[in-house]
Amino acid sequence: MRILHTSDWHLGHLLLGQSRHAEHQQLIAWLGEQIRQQDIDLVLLTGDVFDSATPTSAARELYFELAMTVEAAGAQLVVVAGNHDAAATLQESRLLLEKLHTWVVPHRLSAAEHVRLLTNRQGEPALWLAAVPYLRPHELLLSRAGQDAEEKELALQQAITNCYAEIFFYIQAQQTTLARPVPIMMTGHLTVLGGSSSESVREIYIGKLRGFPATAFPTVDYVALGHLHQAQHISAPSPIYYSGSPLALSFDEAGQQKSMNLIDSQPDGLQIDTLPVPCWQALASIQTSLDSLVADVEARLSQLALSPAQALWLEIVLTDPQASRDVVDQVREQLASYPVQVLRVKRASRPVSVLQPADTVMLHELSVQDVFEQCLRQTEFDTETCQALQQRFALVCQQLEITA
Ligand SMILES: [Mn+2]
Repeated sequence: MRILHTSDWHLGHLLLGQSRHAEHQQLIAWLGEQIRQQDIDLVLLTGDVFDSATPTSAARELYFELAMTVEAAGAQLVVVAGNHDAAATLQESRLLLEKLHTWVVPHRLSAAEHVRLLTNRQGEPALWLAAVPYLRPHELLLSRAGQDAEEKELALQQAITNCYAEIFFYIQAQQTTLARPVPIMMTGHLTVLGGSSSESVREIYIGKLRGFPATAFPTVDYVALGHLHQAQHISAPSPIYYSGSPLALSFDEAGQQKSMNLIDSQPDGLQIDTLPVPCWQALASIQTSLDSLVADVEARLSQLALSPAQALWLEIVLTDPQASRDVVDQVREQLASYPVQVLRVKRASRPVSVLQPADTVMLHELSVQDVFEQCLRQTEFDTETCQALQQRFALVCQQLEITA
């Protein structure tokens, strides 16, 4: 049985106002071809299917196109919710997509409901799949008065551990009913300690719980994760993999070769390979000065050798100490005759100008604390004042019992 592990598609994503729709369409078509060419039985999308909790009609259309393409190519699709996905949005079409052999897990369920025994083409049991989505703190914990931040974090970590353990024990009990044991795969959408992040990944844990310990997962054959956008393997008793996102979602991901994981499930274990994903829209972040701008952009263009129809999306990071107010116009003018589109110009330390509204984040996706932090970042207060304000704000939140 062959499984393709991918995550963080972020359908509906805008990069500084630029639509990714055409890239997602190409990605879906490419996936259909891969399923046929590589004889893939199952496509596993481990969270952040959509970029927003309220996806546009165009983004939903892509989601349905994905389900139809996978079905037409002869594979099964499994989708679990990520922190960007609203449970209700995935829930509403869950039964309808089941008709296309798509299994959608929109939120936390009972242990048995997270588990399916998948069979190979001969109809024999081939893989236990535990499809676990992003576990929202409110699904796991009852907020208790008097708990400090650290106690809350520990309680959350313990609750996630228990949730995985419960599912694992359920599988183990079922495993004994089979003639011979089959490999176990679990999914998740969370930050595991030791992983590396990028600009477009939103922190999902509160306070000091920066990540879930890799050793807290039950010992299984493969843990398929989403959330971090860079493909990576985390060493632990269980093989833990982030497939990474198939598209670069921020300029700091521009240099990454995007990929998916191709897993062969054999009776004696799993074999893991990497499937590189083509790049349909080149991005580059170039740190330069106004004097060397043109030369640096020319150099990058010659390295990339784009087709004549393609324009490179650029972020220019200027090192000039004193950039004037019309610096964006200057950059644009200098690059007018090149096949590039300048999406952002910023100063090496902090942004000087933004051509488009910054990364679109909806207010309802942020916590009260996030909003306060972002407001604070836009002020020019010194560190001491910031700290004092943060402390008072935390106190107000505590008194009003607002949790992140
Ligand atoms: Mn994501």
